[in-house]
Formats: sequence, C-alpha cells, structure tokens
Amino acid sequence: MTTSLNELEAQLATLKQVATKAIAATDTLEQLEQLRVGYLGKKGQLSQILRGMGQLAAEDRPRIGSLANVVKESLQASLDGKRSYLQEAQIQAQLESETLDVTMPGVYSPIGRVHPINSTIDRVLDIFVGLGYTVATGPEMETDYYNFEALNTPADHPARDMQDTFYLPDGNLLRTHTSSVQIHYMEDSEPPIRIVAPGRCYRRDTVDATHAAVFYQIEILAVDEGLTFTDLKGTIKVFLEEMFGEDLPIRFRASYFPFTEPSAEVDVQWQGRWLEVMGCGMVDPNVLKSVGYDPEVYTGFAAGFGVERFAMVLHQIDDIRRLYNSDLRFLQQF
Ligand code: 2U9
Repeated sequence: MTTSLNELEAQLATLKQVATKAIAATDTLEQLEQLRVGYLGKKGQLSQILRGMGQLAAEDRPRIGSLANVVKESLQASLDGKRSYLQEAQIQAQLESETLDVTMPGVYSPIGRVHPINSTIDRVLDIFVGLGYTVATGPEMETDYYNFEALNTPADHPARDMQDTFYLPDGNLLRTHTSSVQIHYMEDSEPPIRIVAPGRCYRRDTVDATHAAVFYQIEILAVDEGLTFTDLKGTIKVFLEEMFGEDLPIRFRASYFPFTEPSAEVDVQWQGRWLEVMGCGMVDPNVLKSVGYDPEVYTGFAAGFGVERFAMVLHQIDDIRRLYNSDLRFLQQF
C-alpha cells in the first residue's frame, strides 16, 4: 500500500494539530515526557510518518522532510514552553507549601502538667528516698490476709467497718491501704527495712468534699533493732517540715490502729488551726510475728496518709472531687 505525498502532508498536519492540543492539555511533567516520546521519540508518530517517505518519489521527499522538521520544531517548541511553564508552576507550588506565613497563629500544642496528686507523691518520695527509704509498690487487688489478717485485723475486728472496700467474686478485695505492700516486702526481705509505699487504695465511703472511693495513699515502714517512738517522731518531724516548712508546730495525739501499738494521729498547725494530716505508730508485735520477725529482737514504726489530703492542704483545694473531674480550668493552675 503506497503512501502519497498528500497523505503524508495530511498525517503531518494532523500530528501537529493533535500533538499541539495534547501538549497544551497536559498538566504534569511526567505526562509531557510521555507525549514527547510518543510524538518525537525514535519510535514516535513522527518517525512512523517519516518511514512512509521511502515510498515517495525522490523529488517529493525534501518537501516532506522540511515539513517534518517544521512540525518537529513546532512540537519541540510547544514541549519546551509547556515544560518550563510546568516547572515554574511546580516551584511556585513548592514555595507556597514551604512559605511560612508568620502571621498564621502557631500550632497550639497544649503543654501537659504534672497532676497535683502525682507532684505531691513525687515530692513525698523524694523526701523519704533522701532519708534512705526504698520505694515499694504492690497489687491493688489483695487477699483478705494481706489487707487485714496479716495486719492484726482478724475477720470480726471492728476496724474493718471503717475500712469497708469492694469485694471481688473470687474472695479477693481492693486494698484499703498500702500496708499490704509492706507485708509482702517483709516476707521477701530481712531487717533492716526502710520502705515507702505509694499507691491507689479503695474505700466504700460516701464521696463528699473530703472523701473519695478511690484515693492515693503513702505509707512508710521502718524495722530494725532498737527503733523507738522517738525515731518515729523525728522522722515525721523532718518529713512534715520538708513538706510544709521549717518550725512547723506538730502535735502527736494518742490514737488506735490495729497494726500499731502505741498509735497516734499527727496534727500540724496550719493557717492558725490544728489540722490532722496523718496517722502513725510502733508496729504491733503481732504484725512482726505474722511475717516471721522476732519482736524481741526487732521493733518497727510506720505511718500513713492520704495524698489528696496533702495536696488539698498544700494547694488550698476545697473539694477532693476537683482532683478527679478533669476540669482543665482547675488543672491548668498547677
Ligand atoms: C505495717 C505495719 C503498720 C501504717 C499506718 C496509719 C497509721 C494511718 C491512715 C492515714 C490516712 C489511712 O489513708 S488513710 O485514711 N493510715 O493513719 N497507717 S500507721 O501502719 C502499718 C503499715 C504496715 C506492716
């Protein structure tokens, strides 16, 4: 099938028209490159048309040759023009995407704060670690033995009423104090003992401005030969003065706990009035026996307090529930 001069001229004209249109319509450099290869490449449409030249009369070839060059240059010019346009647009887009509009408000990433309960716990632990105490922790779910029995609080002991808690189907309970941690610790180690045990505790209390069903407690325990109530008073004095300030009037008021004998409540003079802040006492010999320590050789002292209470005193917080209802207006003060 021979190709005539007119046909080749028509094919070149069509190619120029179609290719020019396609180049104008493309909007990516990749597509543009594909068009260049498709039209002007070795195996491109222009090459294919030029292969038809072989069938032309010799005197007609120069005419097609020059026509083909005109088309090639025209398409090359369109390609170059489109490429620099697309490259410019790409740079602009990049500049726009990278330009930092300093008038734009910054990306506000709220800075978190240490919750007042955790900052109070950290402060207390720093003091006791400074006094040579080791931080001990333990499970919040305990057996009746570790929460009560081992702490000289047998099943029918009236003190259990003040420490009512949440009981689980398997007979376990949610601990009412971290004293269970000390029992575990003493079972696994020999005196001398100096531990501070922070942790979450549970009480089936009516929640009000000063009572929460879930709260944090910290207890300390020291067991050694020859520890006396004086050592207890000295330790508590140092601790409370670290927390509330020097020459803080402190008062020890006789009290009762099943796991200490003698026992005392500790009050501090705060804003002109006595404020009960913690309880303490000499570890009851029965408790030492329950972990296999000979009370004739070893004595111990212990103390315990509610962390929320300290946080409320330190930060003049009027209602314990503010510490739990996640109100940012309140928490952002710390
Ligand atoms: C062992 C032996 C003795 C820990 C103690 C208190 C006094 C005390 C209360 C403070 C506020 C509980 O959170 S509260 O309601 N606790 O007053 N706790 S002595 O005595 C122990 C602990 C462990 C082995």
